[in-house]
Amino acid sequence: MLSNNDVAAYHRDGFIHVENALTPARLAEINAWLDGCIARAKGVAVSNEVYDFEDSHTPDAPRIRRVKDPVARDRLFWDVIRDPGVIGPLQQLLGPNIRLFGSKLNMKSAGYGAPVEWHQDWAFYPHTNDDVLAAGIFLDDVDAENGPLMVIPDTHKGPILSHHNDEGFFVGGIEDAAHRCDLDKAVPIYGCAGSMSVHHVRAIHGSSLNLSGKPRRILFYEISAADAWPLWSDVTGLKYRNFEHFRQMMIVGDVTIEPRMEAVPVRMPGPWKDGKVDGIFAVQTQGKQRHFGSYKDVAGAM
Ligand SMILES: O=C(O)CCC(=O)C(=O)O
Repeated sequence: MLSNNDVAAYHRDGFIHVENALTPARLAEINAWLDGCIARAKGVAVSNEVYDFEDSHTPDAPRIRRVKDPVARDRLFWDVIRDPGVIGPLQQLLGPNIRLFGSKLNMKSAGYGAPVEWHQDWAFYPHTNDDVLAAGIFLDDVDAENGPLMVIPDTHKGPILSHHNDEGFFVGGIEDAAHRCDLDKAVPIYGCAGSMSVHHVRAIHGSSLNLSGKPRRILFYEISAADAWPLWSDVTGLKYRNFEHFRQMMIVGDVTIEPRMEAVPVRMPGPWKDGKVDGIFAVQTQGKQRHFGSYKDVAGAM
């Protein structure tokens, strides 16, 4: 469980790191599932509802940058988020009633794993209040080398910056982040496999290209207090199909039909260029932010 200091740090800084969220046995189960998922990518030509492939992907030598929505693929991922070591600390931050918004497994593979440019998750999925966060379960040890998640402290209390380009299209990243954010203050979150990062939905964060020889796979759950209702999201296809489905997404506690409305700043995530919604990696390439470079640049320079 979290100490009072941990809870205070989350509210003060907008992020924390939690040791030993998962048992080694649970970690092994996830890794075994992931091995099968990677094997099934062989022969798949282009990104689909399961895989988001790197630009350098080929069907013979698959390069996966994200496994989409693992919760929809296997019951295991419901069990993981409901593990006491995972959901217990999250209830200390969000209260007893928690709903799942989305899940994703970012692979950041050794040698080429894609960067994620500076952004706020809130820009993708604003809610009626901001008791919303992303919990990232580390499947590998994470250190300075393999592209740790980096968060700029205290930004969860600040404005929602534009994630749109000059033409008014949503590009999923903060254009000109180097001028608009205090990037020197960014704090990398390191930890062992089985530990967990937690960042507030409004906190500015990003991570670099992984040129190291070690993978950095993180299983993210995007979750909210039950009384935070989504206002809009294209990126997950506004995934609640109907009220029953919305109810089924409760991880723990009770659903409510009384959203808590708070005076939170909101900018809607759209329009998308050509109406095309391919997730964060693809949409960020439509922006001009290249803070972390790209594999193509590096490979081209080699
Ligand atoms: O995988 C990472 O380092 C960043 C994840 C993230 O911010 C996202 O997928 O929205």
